[in-house]
Amino acid sequence: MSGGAVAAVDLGATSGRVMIGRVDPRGTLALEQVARFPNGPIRLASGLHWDLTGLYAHALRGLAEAFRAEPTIASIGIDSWAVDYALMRGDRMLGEPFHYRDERNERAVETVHAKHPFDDLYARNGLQFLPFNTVYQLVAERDSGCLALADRILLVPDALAFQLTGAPVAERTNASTTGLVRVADGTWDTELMAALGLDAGQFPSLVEPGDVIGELRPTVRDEVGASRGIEVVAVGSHDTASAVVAVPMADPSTSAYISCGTWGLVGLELPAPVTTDAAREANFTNEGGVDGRVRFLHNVMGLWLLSESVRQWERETGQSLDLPTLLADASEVPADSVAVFDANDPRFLAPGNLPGRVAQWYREHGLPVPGNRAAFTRAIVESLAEAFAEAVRTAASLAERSLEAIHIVGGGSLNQLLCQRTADRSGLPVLAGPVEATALGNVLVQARAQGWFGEDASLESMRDLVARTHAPRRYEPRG
Ligand code: LRH
Repeated sequence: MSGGAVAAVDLGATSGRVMIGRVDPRGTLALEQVARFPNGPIRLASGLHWDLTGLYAHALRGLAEAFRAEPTIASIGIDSWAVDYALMRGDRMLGEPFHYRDERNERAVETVHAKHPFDDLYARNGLQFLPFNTVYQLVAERDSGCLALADRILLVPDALAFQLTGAPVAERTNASTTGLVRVADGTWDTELMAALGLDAGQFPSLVEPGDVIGELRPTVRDEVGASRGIEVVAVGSHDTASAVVAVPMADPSTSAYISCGTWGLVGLELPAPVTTDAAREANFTNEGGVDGRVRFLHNVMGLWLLSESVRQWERETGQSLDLPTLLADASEVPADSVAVFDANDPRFLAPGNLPGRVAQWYREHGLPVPGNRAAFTRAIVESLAEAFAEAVRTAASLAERSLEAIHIVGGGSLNQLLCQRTADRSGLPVLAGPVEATALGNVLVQARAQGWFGEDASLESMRDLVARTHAPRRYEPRG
């Protein structure tokens, strides 16, 4: 057989989706969205959390819809944002997972760095410093006494796969974002765990994208209406790993990518990690990609800056604002009439009054604060485009690459102003799309696991199908 259908559960920080993916390597790669549901932080007395139970309920309903619409679905794959985890005791989840934007990690960062300075950690795990890397969260959890109650730690997609199958695993691309996997050989760093008082026995065995996690539990099978035993297959369960699978780059050695959603993940796909002093100082990360490739990238704040600003303006005005109108107004504002701010400033990480914090940044730097919402929006787009261009330049220089194009995938690929200004500011053509790269990458890895691409299909052959079915839109750099 050379094709068929699979189901992808794709959870982003602001929404989740269940998709049917139909694949035939001869020329079909199509997504049908059967469910979309909101996601976001919930502030409980203990801090910012995710409603993972609610997300699971939505995923189940979506899967039931998927099996109704397409009874031949061969497997299910799950991806989500990285770093966050559920604490488990036996089959039981010990409370809803913390949201990575919760502010509890500051003390844990100090505790970890006192024992293992960042240089030392970087040499071991190759990860950029982000205050919410799982290693810091787990030390905070240890200090709160809650970690001792758990016998297992499951990253978010693995926690959902566990609910579906009862099989506990740690998918490797997502595990690579914990800070507890060795960059040298991709195995759990049990030595680091021991030094930090973490119990290696709490971490499940690592599995590769394409491996079978397990079959649906009988009760789940009934709930979703599957007529046969259906396997949950590990995909690049880190959403960014799945997105990179579906970047239609013909040659990864001359292309950069930006997976642009809530975050802008800007970087290169490399055959081997780069953990030089310069890479560490530039805070570039070496995350695990599908097929052992390395995602050498930097986290830029991303569309969060826009969505969080819109949320604040809506709170202030009591009216709902339309982002496309705001962007159309912003495109009328001359680019050189607004100053660029540092989109990477950590003060923009937490939820709350984002425009207020941007205004404060301008005042501290003696620069004029944009006078209205259109100018503010323009300033955000210009600052993101500049941060993207800068990260591409840095990646190319750190990895000694000469680049010919930047691919933008994800929600940001629909933002024409952002794509054009990234091309202008980088001096490189931008190839925009597909918007649903994450779900496509999820679907492609499952399709390959089903054997639909033949025995040893490469990432390149899967990307070729993406390029044939989702031709990117090209933006040439101007002036
Ligand atoms: C994007 C993402 C990113 C991580 C962040 C926590 O959704 O997975 O790659 O750094 O969320």
